[in-house]
Amino acid sequence: MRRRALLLAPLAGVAAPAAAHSELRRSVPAAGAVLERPPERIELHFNERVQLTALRLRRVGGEEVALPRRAIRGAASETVALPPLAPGEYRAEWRIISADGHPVGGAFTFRVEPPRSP
Ligand SMILES: [Cu+2]
Repeated sequence: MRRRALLLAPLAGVAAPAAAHSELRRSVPAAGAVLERPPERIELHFNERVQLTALRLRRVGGEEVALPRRAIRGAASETVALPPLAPGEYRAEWRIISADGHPVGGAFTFRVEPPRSP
């Protein structure tokens, strides 16, 4: 009985309510956005101060987009400049250390339309 309690103890810390984690409030481009021009940056807006530990951008069915290096800091918003993006569907994956110390991650996609002929 005692041994079992000891084994379960570490799990109790992991099972914190999801509401305690920091969350992404919005992004630019927004999730699911269809853009007529390639975005010049990605903005992530969280509900509180977090540490953005990773941001990866990949063209769906294609290559990863090289993003500028950033210092990891505590902030509620982060902006990352983008190189020129070719038309296509993109998936941005982010990871943070939540304000409560837990790692949290998420992803969203957006699409860059081909240029319209005048
Ligand atoms: Cu948490």
